[in-house]
Amino acid sequence: MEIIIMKKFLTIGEPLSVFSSEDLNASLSETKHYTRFLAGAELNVAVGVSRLGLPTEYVTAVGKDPFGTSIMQDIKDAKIGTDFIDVMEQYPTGFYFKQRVDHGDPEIFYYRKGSAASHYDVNNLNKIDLSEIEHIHTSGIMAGISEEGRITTETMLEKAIKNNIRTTFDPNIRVQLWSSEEYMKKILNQLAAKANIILPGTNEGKILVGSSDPETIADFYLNQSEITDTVIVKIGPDGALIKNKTGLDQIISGFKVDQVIDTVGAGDGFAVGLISGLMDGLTYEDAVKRGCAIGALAVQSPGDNDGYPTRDQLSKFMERG
Ligand code: KDG
Repeated sequence: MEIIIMKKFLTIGEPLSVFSSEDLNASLSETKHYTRFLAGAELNVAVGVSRLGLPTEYVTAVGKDPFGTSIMQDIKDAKIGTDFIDVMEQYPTGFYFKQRVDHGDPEIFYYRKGSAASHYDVNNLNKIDLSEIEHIHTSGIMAGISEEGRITTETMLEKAIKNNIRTTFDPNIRVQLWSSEEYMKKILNQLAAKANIILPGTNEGKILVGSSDPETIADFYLNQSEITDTVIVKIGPDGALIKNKTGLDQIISGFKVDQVIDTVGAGDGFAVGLISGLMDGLTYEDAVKRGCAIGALAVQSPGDNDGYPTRDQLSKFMERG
């Protein structure tokens, strides 16, 4: 009997606790009631991919404090590997507050400066056996939290190139994390040039390449690097454009949603669908359709990743169309 060993998904980033407001449309300074959830863009992706049953590793550092302990437990409960998570006594675990609004994007406020993850030691990447990994997901957030985070993200992408591992890069613009827009733009586009698949949104395109036209954004990233072969531009509820170097140039339509509760985590949900789809052997078109479905499920719940589906929930939602 032939034994097939499934290769794993790996991502790297900063885990956070998010305090999500219960007080609809109150500003953060007015809000009195919050519920705490697990957050962190790349961790959201890990949670979603693992929930679909794919072996998942997460690379990070947490503090030796209550949020660090609770995040570690949530990660174990989500069946994500903890071998590459450092616990640092001297630094805290980050957290943030998120407003609850009935339309648009919520106000957010971070307490993450000097966090354990922002002190992640890049040398720890040498402990990872990359022969077990099929796909690595990175985002601009880890690069924005500190110089160590930037170097770690870049090194991870370079290691992936050397080891022939497929990579995704989501710019995930968080202006609060960067010293200036110019610097952010430079670093995010430099990192994008080291990844195979880039996942910008149209609003991000406006800042990073000076246009919110999906075709223009895709062409910019395809032309700037030999390594980038595919760009998937997220156009919100309307779906996404896939463009690659072998001629695919197609818009995949999104899913209608009755009630939007919280938009945070939708982009990560999209990445979950795309990455899990590619790991399942789907075509880009089908993987992007799955991404649109998980993005649509994500906006219907208050936490950053609690709306991501199991296999069963995903197929029911996709059948409904
Ligand atoms: O994409 C969702 C993230 O924004 C959220 O979980 C928190 O990582 C986070 C961040 O930096 O905003």
